[in-house]
Amino acid sequence: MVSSKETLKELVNKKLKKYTFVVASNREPYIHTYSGDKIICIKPASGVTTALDPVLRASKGIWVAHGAGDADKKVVDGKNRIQVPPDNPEYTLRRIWMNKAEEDGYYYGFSNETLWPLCHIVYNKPKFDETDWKYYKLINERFAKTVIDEIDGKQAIVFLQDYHLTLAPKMIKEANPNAKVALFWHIPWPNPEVFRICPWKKEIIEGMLGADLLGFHIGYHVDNFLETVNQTVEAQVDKIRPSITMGGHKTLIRPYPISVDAESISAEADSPEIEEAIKNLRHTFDLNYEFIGVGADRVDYTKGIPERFKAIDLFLEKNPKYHKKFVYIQAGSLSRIHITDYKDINDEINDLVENINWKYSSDHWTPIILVRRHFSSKELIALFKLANFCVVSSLHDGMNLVAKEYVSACDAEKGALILSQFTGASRELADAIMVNPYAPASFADAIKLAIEMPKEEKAERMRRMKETVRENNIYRWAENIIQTLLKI
Ligand code: GDG
Repeated sequence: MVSSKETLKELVNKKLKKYTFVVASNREPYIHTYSGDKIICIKPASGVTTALDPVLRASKGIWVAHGAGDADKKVVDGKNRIQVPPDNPEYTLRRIWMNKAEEDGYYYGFSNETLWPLCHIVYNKPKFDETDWKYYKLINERFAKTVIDEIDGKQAIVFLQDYHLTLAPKMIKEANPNAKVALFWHIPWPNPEVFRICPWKKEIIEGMLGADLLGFHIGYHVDNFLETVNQTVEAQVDKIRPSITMGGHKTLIRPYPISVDAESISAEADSPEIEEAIKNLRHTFDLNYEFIGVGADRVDYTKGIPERFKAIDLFLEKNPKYHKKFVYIQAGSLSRIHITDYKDINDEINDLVENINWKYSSDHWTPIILVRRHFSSKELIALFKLANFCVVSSLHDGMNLVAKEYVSACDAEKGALILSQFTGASRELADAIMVNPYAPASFADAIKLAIEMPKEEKAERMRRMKETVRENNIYRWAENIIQTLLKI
């Protein structure tokens, strides 16, 4: 049976009723912000929210997160709580606050200038800064204390998200030995040679091993983690039924490939509104060419954006017959722009696009359209539906949801996916046109293949990938994690 929002809710209703279900993540599922002098509530699109929102609604749970919206403080009660969704309250969002120095050290510093480059092997040196580490510990403590306060001694399941919260599992478990604690790691876990340079590796591993369950996207990250632990702390590592026992406490280590709500994306892609959005996009960006390629990424140095532009350059150089017949549109929403490496990658992308467009443009045709803004999810689906191929060329990526969103939204008769072999998604989407983003010549050939592949083969590959994503959807991800936790 294919998992769905309904089967997930059923599982929660049947099995989770006696537990207080608490989620903690850096990012909140609902943000309050000013629009003029009115306060509005935004629901940022994210796979994790799609999966966990129904769990929290059905279990009347609590979500603890950093209140980052400029109007967040205005709407909470005396305990920093607000009932969400605001128009139909079903669960509690508990916000925690940080001042600028704390956010700088914990979020921009240790999370995104230390752990992010440390875990993504893309040759950006991580920064190891004592002050960042101090703030990271402080904010982990704040998260843990808030979770402990919400549990209030009750039977609880605590589901922590990502690399921002490595120290919290141990703190929560020590205060509440009966709580079942899981942490899901959304990014890659690198090999031990890479991780061993971290001066605080022991504290991080010990913090994580406070959890009862650690989830990674793929088996490869699980293996890397087991080996890292083996080399870092005194613990019993079982590689057959992956688990680690340290100081008498056992942590299961498992792969859970995250995914998307494939059915709702493909239903939306077939709706009349999307036809309308396609018309608008064609008009706005002059997308009236025979072959259209698309990419949608946060502007991040792990996503291989310059590499794909270099491949497009080479493709155009080798295949002049596609000049004025081909256009590539890149949606690139800016992120973490306070960090120098992110400013640098943004400048590099600008320069590259300008040079390539200058080299080839003629009459009214420019081969690359770079749109540096956030698209609405409807626009994004429309872009996927109208494109002949999508490029995901990450240098290293935990999973990559864009690949799965594209597969769900595209027209099976028309679409092709060019996918980096260094994404977690490449394990499941074996029918994609695989590329090594570091190899421009074969990458350029992959673009040609995406355009020229016989229609039947293209459709067959896409249908198989659509089936894979439909079956292994975001609800299955959540169900599998909950099922394992219940067995502990
Ligand atoms: C981390 C891991 C893992 C992008 N631009 C727009 C937009 N997006 C959306 C995409 C997609 C999401 O952002 C990006 O998700 P990814 O998975 O591709 O990448 P990260 O943000 O790096 O996420 C990654 C993920 O966590 C989940 O575990 O897969 O490996 O790095 O959903 O569609 N959405 C809209 N407008 C945009 O302009 N609406």
